[in-house]
Formats: sequence, structure tokens, C-alpha cells
Amino acid sequence: MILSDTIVAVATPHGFGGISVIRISGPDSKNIIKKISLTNRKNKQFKHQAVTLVNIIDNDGLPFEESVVTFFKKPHSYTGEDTIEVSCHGNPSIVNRIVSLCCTSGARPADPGEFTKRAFLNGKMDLVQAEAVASLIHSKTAEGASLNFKILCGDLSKEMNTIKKELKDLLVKIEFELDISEDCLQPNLVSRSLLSLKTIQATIKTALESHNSVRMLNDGANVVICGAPNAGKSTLLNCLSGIDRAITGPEAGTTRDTIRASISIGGTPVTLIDTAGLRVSKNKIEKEGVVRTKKEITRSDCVLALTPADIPIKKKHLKISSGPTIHVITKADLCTKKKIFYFKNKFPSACIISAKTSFGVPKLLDALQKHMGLFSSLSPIVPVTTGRQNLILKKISCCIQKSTNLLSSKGNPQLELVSFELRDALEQIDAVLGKTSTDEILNSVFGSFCVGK
Ligand SMILES: Nc1nc2c(ncn2[C@@H]2O[C@H](COP(=O)(O)OP(=O)(O)OP(=O)(O)O)[C@@H](O)[C@H]2O)c(=O)[nH]1
Ligand SMILES: [Mg+2]
Repeated sequence: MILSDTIVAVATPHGFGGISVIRISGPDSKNIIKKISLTNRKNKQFKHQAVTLVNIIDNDGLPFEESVVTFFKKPHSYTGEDTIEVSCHGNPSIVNRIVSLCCTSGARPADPGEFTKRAFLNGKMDLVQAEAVASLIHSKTAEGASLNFKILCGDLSKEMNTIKKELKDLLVKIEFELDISEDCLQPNLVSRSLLSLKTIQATIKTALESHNSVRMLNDGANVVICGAPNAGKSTLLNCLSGIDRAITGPEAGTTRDTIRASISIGGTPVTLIDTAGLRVSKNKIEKEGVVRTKKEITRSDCVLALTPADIPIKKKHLKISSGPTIHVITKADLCTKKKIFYFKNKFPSACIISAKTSFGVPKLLDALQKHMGLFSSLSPIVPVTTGRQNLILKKISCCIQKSTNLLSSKGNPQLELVSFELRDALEQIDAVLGKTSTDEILNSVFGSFCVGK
């Protein structure tokens, strides 16, 4: 696709620094840089993938900046168009002056994500890869960045294309069967089709299951520490974060508000949230504290439900959240070995700890990592990383399930309906890869990018 206009934007963060990079993309890129610069290497300037040292000149032809210009000839550039990158001194006043000179010379300011959108429209990458660019830039962990790099290189796209090929092969066989007489059923068509569908469904299921852990890898996870007053919540927050973050004390109801501390578990940033103790209270402030605790629970990725070892544990203490929850029995240092043994038998999945002595804390961290299923970029599983991909993959999974059910039903399988479901699944795969995306979807994907990418 050839876009007729030329866009310009700063590709590096705003502010002072050694260098800032300004990106220009479109058919007029070369003309624009020629208009606003002077160089004494007249014949050798602006060759593909070569750098040219230039003086940037103002409207009166007076130089005010020395920059290095790199030219990428279409289609061998990020966007697939003629692209110029100006590396200038990292001073916002210089950067803004160059951008505005580019605009008066024929470029227009780029929209957020417009360079990547052009790369997508010019077939340099599919929509899954384009999304990986945004995720790579915003990923909060090295693991997340590595994973997004793999997806940018095409790992997930390859997986989608493999599924597409398998579904297409299946569809061809089903439609061939529909075209010939019923008596000539291809041998083992149903059993072989069911086997293929089972394999595809398993791949999709794994990709979907890892979506949540990947989200935590990119964005970080929220872990809420809750339980009755005096359960040892704030002491555990301080113990896990290694800082004296929250006030602790023997008085029940010490913590009234939510208190946050950041830690890293297996490379994933985790925000620990200490909360007000859950109890019925007439005190207005304490009541508000409990409301806030409940709000944090609904937004959490995992809840630590604390019960102290020195008071009887009731079922209601453990039913704090319907989401992932780890039962933590605190103050184990106050217990005899016999009591700890009793707890281990009665609550086999609970973590028994003492935040005072750190007993059981490493095991709690392991349990937390396991519970949240924190993802490793080294895993051979290729996960879906965005909400859009997750939603579409669920639809594909649904079509495959319907096809499986139709083929498994007794009597002659309704192959027309199977064919309809498979076609739907194929359309959804094209939607994941961006082959059939509407402007609205593209705007929502690229609108979340930063300007200059
Ligand atoms: N022996 C022992 N005491 C603990 C332990 N953890 C907490 N405590 C004590 O228990 C009391 C309550 O601890 P906090 O951490 O303030 O309890 P909390 O759950 O935050 O209490 P509220 O904020 O009032 O809801 C304090 O006196 C702590 O020193 C522990 O592991 N062992
Ligand atoms: Mg507290």
C-alpha cells in the first residue's frame, strides 16, 4: 500500500539527553531532509543504510545544528517506505525546531503508532507482530521483553498459520465429502478429523491459559494481603518487602488504609497490598478501610488470606476471595512443633509462616510464583499476549468445540454445519493476524502506541 503523505515524529523520549532521534517516513522523506540540511558530500549523501553528517539549517539557510542522518530506501525500512532518521543533540528546543522545519517542508506530525501502522499496511508485519512492538516497548520485565521479541519475530504468527493450514486441510476434506455421494465416505474421515481438532484445541488451550501469566509478566501482578485484624498482615508486608513500610502493633485495627510495596518474584514485578483487617465495625474510618480491602481483592491477581496460628481457624476466614487464594497461617513461632504438624495435616495447601523469624517465607514465595503461574520467556509455549488476541482465540476455540461436538454426535455427521464452523474459525484466524481488520480495530490497536513508534 502506498501512502501519499510523509509523517514526522520524535522517536526518543521527550527531554534532555545525549541524542534524540527524529523519524520521517513517506515518499517525500529525502526531499524534506535535503531542504532542511546542508552537507559537503554532495554526491554520496543519503544512500540506503548509510549515514550522512549534515548541518540542519533554518528558514534563512543558517545552520543551527549538526546531525547524523540515516536513510532507508523503501521497501527495506521499518515502515516499508523511504525513511529518514535524524540523530540530533538531545535538547528539546533543537528537536522541536527540526520537527517544525520538517512540517513546513511537507511532512505532517505522525499519529500515535503510525510508523508501525504503516509497517503493517505495507506488509512488513502482521497485526500480532505489530502488537508485540507496543508490548515490547511497555514491558516492565526483561522476561516480558524477551517474550515479546519472540512474538515480534513471528513465533505466534507461525503458530496461527500452522493452525490455519490444518483447519484448511480439514475443511477441504469435509467439503470434498459434501460434494461426493454419501456412500463414498472417505475412510476414517470422522476419526481423523476429530484427532486434528483435538490437537488444534490443545494448542489453543495452552496459549489461552498462559495469557494471564503473560499479562503479569508485562504489567506486573497485584497480590493482596488480607485477613482479620491482628493476623500479621502488615508484619508480612514488611518481611516480604524487606523494608519497614507499614506500622504494626498488637492493637487490632492498626492499618486503616491500603499500603503498597513492590517486590520482584522470579523477575516479575509484584505489588504487595497490605489492607485493613476484615471485621464488622461501627467505626466510619474502619468501615471505609474494609470497603477498600474488598475493592483491592476484586482487582487482585492473587490473595494471601492470613489466619494467625494462635486463634482457631474458621471456614469464613478462608473464603475471602473467589479468585486465586493462598491460605497463610501466620505467627508459627508461637506454636509447638506438634501444632505445626497438626496444621500441616489439617490444611495441607496452606503456607505456615512466621514473619518474625522468616520461617516458611521462601516456601510462601514459591507458592505465590506457582499460583500465579508466572511465565518464562524460555518456555516452548507461545502465549497470546493481548486482550484482542485472547478474545479471538476464545472464539476459535468455540468453533472447534462445536465442530468436535458435531462430528462426535451419533448418526451421520452434519458436515455442512462442521464446514460452517471451520470457515468461521478460519475467518477468526485472519482477524487475529489482521488480514480482515476494520479501521476501528486498527485504530484501537495503534492508538495505544506512543507517538514516534
Ligand atoms: N510472634 C509473632 N508475632 C507476630 C507475627 N506477625 C505479627 N506479629 C505481631 O502481631 C501483632 C499484629 O501484627 P500486624 O502486622 O500489625 O497485624 P495486622 O494484621 O496488620 O493488624 P491490623 O492492621 O490491625 O489489621 C503485632 O504485635 C506483631 O508484632 C509473627 O510472625 N510472630
Ligand atoms: Mg496492619
